[in-house]
Amino acid sequence: MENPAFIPLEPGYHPGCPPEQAAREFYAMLKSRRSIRQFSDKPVSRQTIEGIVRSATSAPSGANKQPWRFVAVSDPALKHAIRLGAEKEERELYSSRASAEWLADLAPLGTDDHKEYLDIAPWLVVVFRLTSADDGSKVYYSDESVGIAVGMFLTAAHFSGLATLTHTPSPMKFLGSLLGRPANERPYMLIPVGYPAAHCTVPVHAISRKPLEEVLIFDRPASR
Ligand code: IYR
Repeated sequence: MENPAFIPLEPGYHPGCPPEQAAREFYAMLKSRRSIRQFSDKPVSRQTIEGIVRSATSAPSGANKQPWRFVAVSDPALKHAIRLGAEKEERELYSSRASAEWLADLAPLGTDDHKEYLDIAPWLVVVFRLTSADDGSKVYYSDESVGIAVGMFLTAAHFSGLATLTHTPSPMKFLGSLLGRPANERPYMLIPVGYPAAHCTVPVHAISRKPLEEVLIFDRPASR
Protein backbone atom coordinates (compact mmCIF):
# COMPACT_ATOMS: atom_id res chain seq x y z
CA MET A 1 0.00 0.00 0.00
CA GLU A 2 1.16 3.54 -0.77
CA ASN A 3 2.36 5.68 2.11
CA PRO A 4 -0.53 7.72 3.52
CA ALA A 5 -0.34 11.51 3.01
CA PHE A 6 0.21 13.80 5.98
CA ILE A 7 0.28 17.60 6.34
CA PRO A 8 1.58 19.69 9.24
CA LEU A 9 -0.95 20.27 12.04
CA GLU A 10 -2.53 23.73 11.77
CA PRO A 11 -2.26 25.74 14.99
CA GLY A 12 -5.21 24.77 17.20
CA TYR A 13 -7.62 26.97 19.11
CA HIS A 14 -5.88 28.87 21.88
CA PRO A 15 -8.12 30.50 24.47
CA GLY A 16 -5.42 33.00 25.45
CA CYS A 17 -5.43 31.87 29.05
CA PRO A 18 -4.00 28.91 30.98
CA PRO A 19 -5.80 25.57 30.49
CA GLU A 20 -6.95 25.53 34.12
CA GLN A 21 -8.80 28.81 33.57
CA ALA A 22 -10.13 27.79 30.16
CA ALA A 23 -11.49 24.50 31.56
CA ARG A 24 -13.15 26.42 34.42
CA GLU A 25 -14.73 28.93 32.05
CA PHE A 26 -15.97 26.24 29.67
CA TYR A 27 -17.58 24.42 32.58
CA ALA A 28 -19.18 27.68 33.75
CA MET A 29 -20.74 27.96 30.28
CA LEU A 30 -21.83 24.33 30.06
CA LYS A 31 -23.14 23.69 33.55
CA SER A 32 -26.29 25.74 32.91
CA ARG A 33 -27.34 23.40 30.07
CA ARG A 34 -30.64 21.68 30.80
CA SER A 35 -32.94 19.40 28.90
CA ILE A 36 -36.24 21.23 28.64
CA ARG A 37 -39.75 20.20 27.63
CA GLN A 38 -41.43 23.60 27.42
CA PHE A 39 -40.27 25.44 24.32
CA SER A 40 -41.12 28.88 22.97
CA ASP A 41 -42.24 29.08 19.34
CA LYS A 42 -39.78 31.95 18.80
CA PRO A 43 -38.07 31.33 15.45
CA VAL A 44 -34.46 30.21 15.16
CA SER A 45 -32.73 30.88 11.83
CA ARG A 46 -31.66 28.17 9.43
CA GLN A 47 -28.17 29.68 9.62
CA THR A 48 -28.06 28.94 13.36
CA ILE A 49 -28.97 25.30 12.75
CA GLU A 50 -26.31 25.11 10.03
CA GLY A 51 -23.67 26.46 12.44
CA ILE A 52 -24.65 23.99 15.15
CA VAL A 53 -24.58 21.05 12.72
CA ARG A 54 -21.17 22.19 11.44
CA SER A 55 -19.92 21.95 15.03
CA ALA A 56 -21.54 18.55 15.52
CA THR A 57 -20.07 17.17 12.32
CA SER A 58 -16.58 18.29 13.30
CA ALA A 59 -16.69 15.26 15.61
CA PRO A 60 -14.17 12.46 15.21
CA SER A 61 -15.57 9.25 13.74
CA GLY A 62 -14.40 5.72 13.03
CA ALA A 63 -12.04 5.88 10.00
CA ASN A 64 -13.52 9.38 9.42
CA LYS A 65 -16.59 7.81 7.80
CA GLN A 66 -18.85 10.46 9.37
CA PRO A 67 -21.72 7.98 9.77
CA TRP A 68 -24.43 10.54 10.46
CA ARG A 69 -27.23 12.51 8.83
CA PHE A 70 -28.99 15.46 10.43
CA VAL A 71 -32.51 16.16 9.19
CA ALA A 72 -33.73 19.57 10.39
CA VAL A 73 -37.51 19.90 10.33
CA SER A 74 -39.35 23.23 10.65
CA ASP A 75 -42.41 22.54 8.47
CA PRO A 76 -45.41 22.60 10.89
CA ALA A 77 -47.21 19.74 9.12
CA LEU A 78 -44.13 17.53 9.27
CA LYS A 79 -43.49 18.45 12.90
CA HIS A 80 -47.09 17.52 13.70
CA ALA A 81 -46.75 14.17 11.93
CA ILE A 82 -43.60 13.52 14.00
CA ARG A 83 -45.53 14.43 17.14
CA LEU A 84 -48.34 11.99 16.29
CA GLY A 85 -45.82 9.21 15.56
CA ALA A 86 -43.89 9.85 18.77
CA GLU A 87 -47.02 10.06 20.93
CA LYS A 88 -48.26 6.76 19.51
CA GLU A 89 -45.04 5.03 20.60
CA GLU A 90 -44.92 6.84 23.93
CA ARG A 91 -48.51 5.84 24.76
CA GLU A 92 -47.40 2.24 24.37
CA LEU A 93 -44.29 2.88 26.45
CA TYR A 94 -46.09 4.51 29.37
CA SER A 95 -49.07 2.13 29.34
CA SER A 96 -47.34 -1.23 28.84
CA ARG A 97 -43.79 -1.34 27.43
CA ALA A 98 -41.95 0.28 30.33
CA SER A 99 -41.27 -1.80 33.43
CA ALA A 100 -42.50 -0.63 36.85
CA GLU A 101 -38.87 0.16 37.72
CA TRP A 102 -38.48 2.32 34.61
CA LEU A 103 -41.70 4.21 35.30
CA ALA A 104 -40.57 4.78 38.90
CA ASP A 105 -37.22 6.14 37.62
CA LEU A 106 -39.07 8.50 35.27
CA ALA A 107 -41.55 9.75 37.90
CA PRO A 108 -39.32 12.61 39.19
CA LEU A 109 -39.08 13.98 35.63
CA GLY A 110 -42.86 14.38 35.37
CA THR A 111 -42.91 13.09 31.80
CA ASP A 112 -45.86 11.43 30.10
CA ASP A 113 -46.98 10.53 26.59
CA HIS A 114 -47.99 14.10 25.63
CA LYS A 115 -45.32 15.67 23.44
CA GLU A 116 -46.73 19.12 22.72
CA TYR A 117 -43.21 20.52 22.38
CA LEU A 118 -42.83 18.63 19.10
CA ASP A 119 -45.35 21.07 17.58
CA ILE A 120 -44.00 24.14 19.36
CA ALA A 121 -40.18 24.01 19.10
CA PRO A 122 -39.14 25.81 15.88
CA TRP A 123 -36.84 22.96 14.85
CA LEU A 124 -36.87 19.21 15.31
CA VAL A 125 -33.45 17.88 14.37
CA VAL A 126 -33.57 14.15 13.71
CA VAL A 127 -30.17 12.51 13.89
CA PHE A 128 -29.68 9.33 11.90
CA ARG A 129 -26.85 6.81 12.30
CA LEU A 130 -25.57 5.34 9.04
CA THR A 131 -25.19 1.56 9.07
CA SER A 132 -23.17 1.75 5.85
CA ALA A 133 -21.61 4.75 4.10
CA ASP A 134 -23.41 6.49 1.24
CA ASP A 135 -21.06 4.76 -1.20
CA GLY A 136 -22.00 1.39 0.32
CA SER A 137 -18.66 0.95 2.11
CA LYS A 138 -18.38 -0.05 5.76
CA VAL A 139 -18.62 2.27 8.76
CA TYR A 140 -16.92 1.69 12.10
CA TYR A 141 -17.87 2.54 15.68
CA SER A 142 -20.93 4.33 14.35
CA ASP A 143 -22.70 4.39 17.74
CA GLU A 144 -19.73 5.99 19.43
CA SER A 145 -19.20 8.41 16.53
CA VAL A 146 -22.81 9.62 16.42
CA GLY A 147 -22.91 9.85 20.23
CA ILE A 148 -19.90 12.19 20.16
CA ALA A 149 -21.49 14.29 17.38
CA VAL A 150 -24.74 14.59 19.35
CA GLY A 151 -22.81 15.71 22.44
CA MET A 152 -21.13 18.39 20.37
CA PHE A 153 -24.50 19.37 18.89
CA LEU A 154 -25.98 19.89 22.37
CA THR A 155 -22.92 21.88 23.44
CA ALA A 156 -22.99 24.10 20.34
CA ALA A 157 -26.74 24.72 20.74
CA HIS A 158 -26.26 25.69 24.39
CA PHE A 159 -23.32 27.96 23.52
CA SER A 160 -25.61 29.60 20.91
CA GLY A 161 -28.15 30.41 23.63
CA LEU A 162 -30.60 27.68 22.65
CA ALA A 163 -32.15 24.83 24.55
CA THR A 164 -32.51 21.21 23.45
CA LEU A 165 -34.06 17.96 24.52
CA THR A 166 -32.56 14.54 23.81
CA HIS A 167 -35.79 12.79 22.94
CA THR A 168 -35.80 9.08 22.09
CA PRO A 169 -39.32 7.88 21.42
CA SER A 170 -38.85 4.17 21.22
CA PRO A 171 -38.96 2.55 18.75
CA MET A 172 -38.08 5.44 16.41
CA LYS A 173 -38.50 3.56 13.17
CA PHE A 174 -41.44 5.78 12.15
CA LEU A 175 -39.00 8.70 11.68
CA GLY A 176 -37.20 7.00 8.79
CA SER A 177 -40.40 6.49 6.81
CA LEU A 178 -41.88 9.91 7.70
CA LEU A 179 -38.73 11.67 6.52
CA GLY A 180 -38.17 9.42 3.52
CA ARG A 181 -34.75 8.23 4.65
CA PRO A 182 -33.01 5.25 3.02
CA ALA A 183 -32.58 1.87 4.74
CA ASN A 184 -28.95 2.52 5.77
CA GLU A 185 -30.05 5.40 8.03
CA ARG A 186 -31.28 4.45 11.51
CA PRO A 187 -32.95 7.06 13.71
CA TYR A 188 -30.63 7.80 16.62
CA MET A 189 -32.15 10.78 18.39
CA LEU A 190 -34.84 13.42 18.01
CA ILE A 191 -33.63 16.81 19.22
CA PRO A 192 -36.10 19.68 19.54
CA VAL A 193 -34.15 22.95 19.39
CA GLY A 194 -35.38 26.40 20.38
CA TYR A 195 -35.71 28.95 23.14
CA PRO A 196 -37.24 27.96 26.47
CA ALA A 197 -40.82 29.15 27.03
CA ALA A 198 -41.17 32.04 29.48
CA HIS A 199 -42.92 29.65 31.92
CA CYS A 200 -40.33 26.87 31.48
CA THR A 201 -39.47 24.84 34.58
CA VAL A 202 -37.04 21.95 34.99
CA PRO A 203 -37.29 19.01 37.40
CA VAL A 204 -35.17 19.43 40.54
CA HIS A 205 -34.18 15.78 40.21
CA ALA A 206 -32.42 16.33 36.88
CA ILE A 207 -30.27 19.21 38.10
CA SER A 208 -27.93 17.50 40.53
CA ARG A 209 -24.74 15.86 39.33
CA LYS A 210 -22.61 13.29 41.13
CA PRO A 211 -19.62 14.85 42.90
CA LEU A 212 -16.40 14.74 40.89
CA GLU A 213 -14.76 12.37 43.39
CA GLU A 214 -17.41 9.81 42.52
CA VAL A 215 -16.97 9.94 38.76
CA LEU A 216 -13.27 10.80 38.36
CA ILE A 217 -10.51 8.53 39.61
CA PHE A 218 -6.83 9.30 39.18
CA ASP A 219 -4.63 6.26 38.75
CA ARG A 220 -5.33 3.16 40.76
CA PRO A 221 -6.88 3.76 44.17
CA ALA A 222 -5.10 2.13 47.12
CA SER A 223 -6.94 -1.08 47.92
CA ARG A 224 -9.07 -0.83 51.01
N1 IYR B 1 -39.09 8.47 25.84
C1 IYR B 1 -40.02 8.75 26.94
C2 IYR B 1 -39.56 8.23 28.24
C3 IYR B 1 -38.31 8.76 28.81
C4 IYR B 1 -37.25 7.91 29.00
C5 IYR B 1 -36.09 8.33 29.62
I1 IYR B 1 -34.64 6.97 30.00
C6 IYR B 1 -35.97 9.67 30.00
O1 IYR B 1 -34.79 10.10 30.59
C7 IYR B 1 -37.01 10.55 29.81
C8 IYR B 1 -38.18 10.08 29.19
C9 IYR B 1 -40.37 10.24 26.97
O2 IYR B 1 -39.71 11.03 26.29
O3 IYR B 1 -41.28 10.61 27.68
